[in-house]
Amino acid sequence: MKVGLVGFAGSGKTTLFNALTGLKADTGFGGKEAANLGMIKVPDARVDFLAEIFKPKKKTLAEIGFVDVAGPDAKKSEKGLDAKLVADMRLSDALVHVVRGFDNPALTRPPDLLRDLEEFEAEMVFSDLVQVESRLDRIRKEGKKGAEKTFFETLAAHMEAGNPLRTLALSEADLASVSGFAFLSQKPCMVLCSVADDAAGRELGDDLKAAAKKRQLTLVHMAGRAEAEISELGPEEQAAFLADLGVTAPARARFIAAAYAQLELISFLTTGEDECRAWTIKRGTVARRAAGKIHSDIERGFIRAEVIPFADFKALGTEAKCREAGKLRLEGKEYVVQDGDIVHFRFNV
Ligand SMILES: Nc1nc2c(ncn2[C@@H]2O[C@H](COP(=O)(O)OP(=O)(O)O)[C@@H](O)[C@H]2O)c(=O)[nH]1
Ligand SMILES: [Mg+2]
Repeated sequence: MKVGLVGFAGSGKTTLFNALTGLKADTGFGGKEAANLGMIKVPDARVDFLAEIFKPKKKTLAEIGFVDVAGPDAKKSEKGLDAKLVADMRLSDALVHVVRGFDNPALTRPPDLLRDLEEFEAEMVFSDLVQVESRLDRIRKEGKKGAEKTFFETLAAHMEAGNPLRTLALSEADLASVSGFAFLSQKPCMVLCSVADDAAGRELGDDLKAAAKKRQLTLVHMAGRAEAEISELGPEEQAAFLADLGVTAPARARFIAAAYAQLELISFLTTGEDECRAWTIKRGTVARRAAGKIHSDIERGFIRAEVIPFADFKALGTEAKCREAGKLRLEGKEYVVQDGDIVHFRFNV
Protein backbone atom coordinates (compact mmCIF):
# COMPACT_ATOMS: atom_id res chain seq x y z
CA MET A 1 0.00 0.00 0.00
CA LYS A 2 1.58 3.24 -1.13
CA VAL A 3 -0.08 6.53 -0.28
CA GLY A 4 0.97 9.68 -2.11
CA LEU A 5 0.87 13.01 -0.29
CA VAL A 6 -0.09 15.57 -2.89
CA GLY A 7 -1.13 19.21 -3.08
CA PHE A 8 0.17 22.62 -3.99
CA ALA A 9 3.73 23.59 -3.09
CA GLY A 10 3.94 25.08 0.38
CA SER A 11 0.70 23.45 1.55
CA GLY A 12 2.50 21.65 4.38
CA LYS A 13 2.96 18.18 2.84
CA THR A 14 6.47 17.53 4.07
CA THR A 15 5.60 18.86 7.53
CA LEU A 16 2.70 16.39 7.71
CA PHE A 17 4.89 13.64 6.29
CA ASN A 18 7.19 14.24 9.25
CA ALA A 19 4.30 14.31 11.74
CA LEU A 20 2.94 11.02 10.40
CA THR A 21 6.15 9.08 9.91
CA GLY A 22 8.26 10.57 12.71
CA LEU A 23 10.99 11.31 10.16
CA LYS A 24 12.71 14.66 9.68
CA ALA A 25 12.61 15.48 6.00
CA ASP A 26 13.49 19.06 4.97
CA THR A 27 10.53 21.39 4.76
CA GLY A 28 10.24 24.67 2.89
CA PHE A 29 11.53 25.19 -0.61
CA GLY A 30 14.96 23.75 -1.09
CA GLY A 31 14.60 23.02 -4.79
CA LYS A 32 14.64 19.35 -3.84
CA GLU A 33 13.60 17.00 -6.62
CA ALA A 34 13.49 13.59 -4.96
CA ALA A 35 10.39 12.33 -3.17
CA ASN A 36 10.52 11.48 0.54
CA LEU A 37 9.66 7.91 1.44
CA GLY A 38 8.46 6.72 4.84
CA MET A 39 6.30 4.17 6.60
CA ILE A 40 3.85 4.28 9.44
CA LYS A 41 3.13 1.23 11.50
CA VAL A 42 -0.54 0.70 12.17
CA PRO A 43 -1.06 0.03 15.91
CA ASP A 44 -3.21 -3.07 16.33
CA ALA A 45 -4.22 -4.48 19.73
CA ARG A 46 -5.17 -7.76 18.04
CA VAL A 47 -1.59 -8.40 16.99
CA ASP A 48 -0.45 -7.62 20.54
CA PHE A 49 -2.99 -10.12 21.90
CA LEU A 50 -1.93 -12.87 19.49
CA ALA A 51 1.74 -12.27 20.29
CA GLU A 52 0.98 -12.71 24.00
CA ILE A 53 -0.44 -16.16 23.26
CA PHE A 54 1.89 -17.45 20.52
CA LYS A 55 5.07 -15.82 21.84
CA PRO A 56 6.47 -15.54 18.31
CA LYS A 57 10.04 -14.54 17.45
CA LYS A 58 8.63 -11.55 15.64
CA LYS A 59 5.59 -9.32 15.90
CA THR A 60 4.85 -7.35 12.74
CA LEU A 61 2.30 -4.57 12.36
CA ALA A 62 0.74 -3.54 9.08
CA GLU A 63 2.41 -0.57 7.45
CA ILE A 64 1.26 2.24 5.25
CA GLY A 65 3.97 3.49 2.93
CA PHE A 66 4.07 7.22 2.28
CA VAL A 67 5.48 9.08 -0.65
CA ASP A 68 5.85 12.79 -0.15
CA VAL A 69 5.82 13.61 -3.82
CA ALA A 70 8.22 16.47 -4.50
CA GLY A 71 6.09 19.38 -5.64
CA PRO A 72 7.10 21.99 -8.20
CA ASP A 73 9.09 25.02 -7.10
CA ALA A 74 6.77 27.62 -5.61
CA LYS A 75 8.53 30.39 -7.43
CA LYS A 76 7.64 28.90 -10.80
CA SER A 77 3.99 28.76 -9.89
CA GLU A 78 1.83 28.29 -6.86
CA LYS A 79 0.22 25.33 -8.50
CA GLY A 80 0.88 23.16 -11.46
CA LEU A 81 0.90 19.51 -12.20
CA ASP A 82 4.07 18.97 -14.16
CA ALA A 83 4.66 15.68 -15.92
CA LYS A 84 6.93 14.25 -13.23
CA LEU A 85 4.48 15.08 -10.47
CA VAL A 86 1.61 13.46 -12.36
CA ALA A 87 3.71 10.35 -13.03
CA ASP A 88 4.55 10.06 -9.31
CA MET A 89 0.92 10.52 -8.39
CA ARG A 90 -0.24 7.85 -10.83
CA LEU A 91 2.03 5.31 -9.13
CA SER A 92 0.31 5.78 -5.77
CA ASP A 93 -2.43 3.35 -4.65
CA ALA A 94 -4.22 6.17 -2.88
CA LEU A 95 -3.81 9.90 -2.49
CA VAL A 96 -3.89 12.24 0.46
CA HIS A 97 -4.55 15.73 -0.79
CA VAL A 98 -3.06 18.35 1.55
CA VAL A 99 -4.70 21.77 1.55
CA ARG A 100 -3.37 24.82 3.35
CA GLY A 101 -5.20 26.63 6.10
CA PHE A 102 -2.18 28.39 7.65
CA ASP A 103 -0.42 31.53 6.56
CA ASN A 104 2.73 30.68 4.61
CA PRO A 105 4.90 33.84 4.23
CA ALA A 106 6.66 32.30 1.21
CA LEU A 107 3.43 32.34 -0.78
CA THR A 108 1.55 35.37 -2.05
CA ARG A 109 -1.95 33.98 -1.75
CA PRO A 110 -3.63 33.96 1.65
CA PRO A 111 -4.62 30.56 3.02
CA ASP A 112 -7.94 29.21 1.76
CA LEU A 113 -8.86 25.56 2.28
CA LEU A 114 -11.83 25.59 -0.07
CA ARG A 115 -9.98 27.36 -2.89
CA ASP A 116 -7.01 24.98 -2.71
CA LEU A 117 -9.26 21.94 -2.54
CA GLU A 118 -11.27 22.98 -5.58
CA GLU A 119 -8.28 24.11 -7.63
CA PHE A 120 -6.07 21.11 -7.05
CA GLU A 121 -8.94 18.65 -7.51
CA ALA A 122 -9.70 20.46 -10.78
CA GLU A 123 -6.07 20.02 -11.83
CA MET A 124 -6.30 16.29 -11.24
CA VAL A 125 -9.57 16.04 -13.17
CA PHE A 126 -8.03 18.05 -15.99
CA SER A 127 -5.02 15.78 -16.20
CA ASP A 128 -7.34 12.76 -16.54
CA LEU A 129 -9.50 14.56 -19.08
CA VAL A 130 -6.44 15.19 -21.29
CA GLN A 131 -5.79 11.44 -21.34
CA VAL A 132 -9.38 10.61 -22.16
CA GLU A 133 -9.49 13.22 -24.91
CA SER A 134 -6.36 11.85 -26.49
CA ARG A 135 -7.87 8.37 -26.50
CA LEU A 136 -11.04 9.78 -28.05
CA ASP A 137 -9.00 11.53 -30.74
CA ARG A 138 -7.49 8.23 -31.70
CA ILE A 139 -10.84 6.47 -31.71
CA ARG A 140 -12.24 9.19 -33.97
CA LYS A 141 -9.25 9.13 -36.30
CA GLU A 142 -9.58 5.39 -36.70
CA GLY A 143 -13.26 6.00 -37.53
CA LYS A 144 -14.38 3.62 -34.80
CA LYS A 145 -17.90 3.73 -33.48
CA GLY A 146 -19.60 1.72 -30.82
CA ALA A 147 -19.25 0.94 -27.15
CA GLU A 148 -15.65 2.08 -26.64
CA LYS A 149 -16.32 5.52 -28.10
CA THR A 150 -19.53 5.95 -26.12
CA PHE A 151 -17.76 4.89 -22.95
CA PHE A 152 -14.92 7.38 -23.26
CA GLU A 153 -17.38 10.11 -24.23
CA THR A 154 -19.23 9.41 -21.00
CA LEU A 155 -16.00 9.77 -19.01
CA ALA A 156 -15.16 13.02 -20.80
CA ALA A 157 -18.61 14.52 -20.25
CA HIS A 158 -18.47 13.66 -16.55
CA MET A 159 -15.11 15.39 -16.15
CA GLU A 160 -15.97 18.36 -18.36
CA ALA A 161 -18.72 19.09 -15.85
CA GLY A 162 -15.96 19.30 -13.23
CA ASN A 163 -16.55 15.94 -11.60
CA PRO A 164 -13.85 13.47 -10.55
CA LEU A 165 -14.12 9.98 -12.02
CA ARG A 166 -14.57 8.50 -8.55
CA THR A 167 -18.12 9.86 -8.49
CA LEU A 168 -19.06 8.09 -11.72
CA ALA A 169 -20.60 4.68 -11.04
CA LEU A 170 -18.79 2.17 -13.25
CA SER A 171 -19.16 -1.58 -13.54
CA GLU A 172 -16.33 -3.85 -12.42
CA ALA A 173 -15.62 -4.59 -16.08
CA ASP A 174 -15.44 -0.91 -17.01
CA LEU A 175 -13.19 -0.21 -14.03
CA ALA A 176 -10.86 -2.99 -15.11
CA SER A 177 -10.79 -1.71 -18.69
CA VAL A 178 -9.42 1.70 -17.58
CA SER A 179 -7.15 0.55 -14.76
CA GLY A 180 -4.12 1.00 -17.03
CA PHE A 181 -4.72 4.75 -17.16
CA ALA A 182 -4.29 5.05 -13.38
CA PHE A 183 -6.61 8.07 -13.43
CA LEU A 184 -5.85 10.47 -10.59
CA SER A 185 -9.44 11.47 -9.94
CA GLN A 186 -10.43 7.82 -9.63
CA LYS A 187 -7.96 6.96 -6.89
CA PRO A 188 -9.15 6.58 -3.32
CA CYS A 189 -8.42 9.97 -1.83
CA MET A 190 -8.85 11.91 1.37
CA VAL A 191 -8.31 15.58 2.05
CA LEU A 192 -6.00 16.58 4.87
CA CYS A 193 -6.45 20.19 5.92
CA SER A 194 -3.29 21.58 7.48
CA VAL A 195 -4.64 24.32 9.69
CA ALA A 196 -3.28 26.99 12.03
CA ASP A 197 -2.80 25.91 15.64
CA ASP A 198 -5.86 27.72 16.95
CA ALA A 199 -8.08 25.97 14.38
CA ALA A 200 -6.98 22.44 15.25
CA GLY A 201 -9.83 21.84 17.68
CA ARG A 202 -12.50 23.66 15.66
CA GLU A 203 -14.99 22.25 13.16
CA LEU A 204 -14.35 22.83 9.49
CA GLY A 205 -16.66 25.14 7.53
CA ASP A 206 -19.88 23.89 5.93
CA ASP A 207 -18.87 25.06 2.46
CA LEU A 208 -15.71 23.00 2.68
CA LYS A 209 -17.65 19.98 3.90
CA ALA A 210 -20.10 20.33 1.02
CA ALA A 211 -17.28 20.59 -1.55
CA ALA A 212 -15.68 17.44 -0.15
CA LYS A 213 -18.94 15.52 0.00
CA LYS A 214 -19.77 16.37 -3.62
CA ARG A 215 -16.46 14.73 -4.60
CA GLN A 216 -16.86 11.79 -2.21
CA LEU A 217 -13.84 12.88 -0.21
CA THR A 218 -13.34 12.53 3.53
CA LEU A 219 -11.96 15.56 5.38
CA VAL A 220 -9.47 15.41 8.22
CA HIS A 221 -7.84 18.46 9.75
CA MET A 222 -4.81 18.91 11.92
CA ALA A 223 -2.27 21.56 12.86
CA GLY A 224 0.58 20.13 10.82
CA ARG A 225 3.54 21.98 12.23
CA ALA A 226 2.49 21.68 15.86
CA GLU A 227 1.78 17.97 15.36
CA ALA A 228 5.19 17.46 13.77
CA GLU A 229 6.82 19.06 16.82
CA ILE A 230 4.64 17.12 19.26
CA SER A 231 5.44 13.83 17.52
CA GLU A 232 9.04 14.26 18.68
CA LEU A 233 8.08 14.38 22.38
CA GLY A 234 7.61 11.60 24.93
CA PRO A 235 4.11 10.16 25.50
CA GLU A 236 3.15 12.22 28.60
CA GLU A 237 4.30 15.51 27.15
CA GLN A 238 2.48 14.66 23.94
CA ALA A 239 -0.82 14.27 25.76
CA ALA A 240 -0.46 17.69 27.42
CA PHE A 241 0.39 19.51 24.19
CA LEU A 242 -2.37 17.76 22.27
CA ALA A 243 -4.87 18.81 24.92
CA ASP A 244 -3.66 22.40 24.46
CA LEU A 245 -4.36 22.11 20.75
CA GLY A 246 -7.83 20.82 21.55
CA VAL A 247 -7.41 17.35 20.06
CA THR A 248 -7.66 13.98 21.76
CA ALA A 249 -5.29 11.78 19.76
CA PRO A 250 -2.04 12.43 17.87
CA ALA A 251 -2.14 13.12 14.13
CA ARG A 252 -0.94 9.64 13.30
CA ALA A 253 -3.76 7.86 15.15
CA ARG A 254 -6.44 10.15 13.71
CA PHE A 255 -4.95 9.83 10.28
CA ILE A 256 -4.81 6.03 10.36
CA ALA A 257 -8.44 5.77 11.46
CA ALA A 258 -9.60 8.12 8.71
CA ALA A 259 -7.40 6.48 6.08
CA TYR A 260 -8.66 2.98 6.84
CA ALA A 261 -12.25 4.16 6.55
CA GLN A 262 -11.87 6.30 3.46
CA LEU A 263 -9.44 4.07 1.60
CA GLU A 264 -11.56 1.05 2.54
CA LEU A 265 -8.75 -0.87 4.12
CA ILE A 266 -9.00 -3.80 6.52
CA SER A 267 -6.44 -6.08 8.14
CA PHE A 268 -6.24 -9.85 8.31
CA LEU A 269 -3.96 -11.63 10.73
CA THR A 270 -1.53 -14.51 10.61
CA THR A 271 -0.12 -16.35 13.61
CA GLY A 272 2.63 -18.80 14.35
CA GLU A 273 5.74 -19.40 16.39
CA ASP A 274 7.83 -17.38 13.95
CA GLU A 275 5.62 -14.38 13.52
CA CYS A 276 2.29 -12.81 14.44
CA ARG A 277 1.36 -10.28 11.87
CA ALA A 278 -1.28 -7.96 10.45
CA TRP A 279 -1.65 -7.52 6.70
CA THR A 280 -3.51 -4.66 5.08
CA ILE A 281 -5.82 -5.33 2.15
CA LYS A 282 -8.66 -3.50 0.44
CA ARG A 283 -12.12 -4.44 1.67
CA GLY A 284 -13.58 -7.00 -0.73
CA THR A 285 -10.31 -8.81 -1.44
CA VAL A 286 -10.79 -12.55 -1.99
CA ALA A 287 -8.74 -15.16 -0.13
CA ARG A 288 -6.52 -16.06 -3.03
CA ARG A 289 -5.50 -12.44 -3.68
CA ALA A 290 -4.98 -11.88 0.04
CA ALA A 291 -2.62 -14.88 0.04
CA GLY A 292 -0.60 -13.11 -2.64
CA LYS A 293 0.11 -10.32 -0.14
CA ILE A 294 2.19 -12.84 1.81
CA HIS A 295 3.84 -14.55 -1.14
CA SER A 296 3.06 -15.05 -4.81
CA ASP A 297 3.69 -18.82 -4.38
CA ILE A 298 0.86 -19.01 -1.86
CA GLU A 299 -1.46 -17.25 -4.29
CA ARG A 300 -0.47 -19.52 -7.16
CA GLY A 301 -0.62 -22.76 -5.19
CA PHE A 302 -3.68 -21.77 -3.15
CA ILE A 303 -5.69 -24.74 -1.88
CA ARG A 304 -7.83 -23.28 0.88
CA ALA A 305 -7.88 -20.86 3.77
CA GLU A 306 -8.49 -21.84 7.39
CA VAL A 307 -10.22 -18.89 8.99
CA ILE A 308 -10.95 -18.00 12.62
CA PRO A 309 -12.49 -14.59 13.31
CA PHE A 310 -10.36 -12.75 15.86
CA ALA A 311 -13.31 -12.22 18.25
CA ASP A 312 -13.87 -15.99 18.47
CA PHE A 313 -10.21 -16.66 19.03
CA LYS A 314 -10.09 -14.04 21.74
CA ALA A 315 -13.13 -15.55 23.47
CA LEU A 316 -11.96 -19.17 23.27
CA GLY A 317 -8.21 -18.67 23.61
CA THR A 318 -6.80 -21.52 21.53
CA GLU A 319 -7.05 -22.84 18.02
CA ALA A 320 -8.11 -26.28 19.30
CA LYS A 321 -11.05 -24.81 21.20
CA CYS A 322 -12.08 -22.80 18.13
CA ARG A 323 -12.00 -25.97 16.07
CA GLU A 324 -14.15 -27.82 18.64
CA ALA A 325 -16.64 -24.97 18.76
CA GLY A 326 -16.90 -24.93 14.97
CA LYS A 327 -15.33 -21.48 14.75
CA LEU A 328 -12.57 -22.58 12.41
CA ARG A 329 -13.90 -22.49 8.87
CA LEU A 330 -12.45 -23.79 5.63
CA GLU A 331 -12.84 -21.27 2.86
CA GLY A 332 -12.12 -21.39 -0.86
CA LYS A 333 -10.27 -18.97 -3.10
CA GLU A 334 -13.30 -16.74 -3.69
CA TYR A 335 -13.97 -16.15 0.02
CA VAL A 336 -14.04 -12.43 0.80
CA VAL A 337 -11.60 -11.89 3.66
CA GLN A 338 -13.04 -9.98 6.63
CA ASP A 339 -11.36 -7.52 8.98
CA GLY A 340 -9.74 -9.42 11.83
CA ASP A 341 -9.82 -12.84 10.18
CA ILE A 342 -7.00 -15.02 11.45
CA VAL A 343 -6.04 -16.88 8.32
CA HIS A 344 -3.88 -19.89 7.70
CA PHE A 345 -3.37 -20.58 4.01
CA ARG A 346 -2.96 -24.13 2.72
CA PHE A 347 -1.08 -24.24 -0.56
CA ASN A 348 1.25 -26.36 -2.61
CA VAL A 349 4.07 -25.23 -4.83
N1 LIG B 1 2.22 28.17 10.63
C1 LIG B 1 2.35 26.98 10.07
N2 LIG B 1 3.33 26.78 9.17
C2 LIG B 1 3.44 25.58 8.59
C3 LIG B 1 2.56 24.51 8.92
N3 LIG B 1 2.89 23.42 8.18
C4 LIG B 1 3.94 23.81 7.42
N4 LIG B 1 4.27 25.10 7.68
C5 LIG B 1 5.37 25.86 7.06
O1 LIG B 1 5.06 26.07 5.69
C6 LIG B 1 6.24 25.91 4.88
C7 LIG B 1 6.01 24.84 3.83
O2 LIG B 1 5.81 23.60 4.47
P1 LIG B 1 6.19 22.23 3.77
O3 LIG B 1 5.80 21.13 4.69
O4 LIG B 1 7.61 22.26 3.32
O5 LIG B 1 5.22 22.29 2.50
P2 LIG B 1 5.26 21.39 1.15
O6 LIG B 1 5.85 22.25 0.09
O7 LIG B 1 3.82 21.11 0.84
O8 LIG B 1 6.03 20.16 1.42
C8 LIG B 1 7.37 25.57 5.83
O9 LIG B 1 8.06 26.76 6.11
C9 LIG B 1 6.65 25.07 7.07
O10 LIG B 1 7.38 25.32 8.24
C10 LIG B 1 1.53 24.75 9.90
O11 LIG B 1 0.72 23.86 10.25
N5 LIG B 1 1.48 25.99 10.43
MG1 LIG C 1 7.75 19.39 0.52
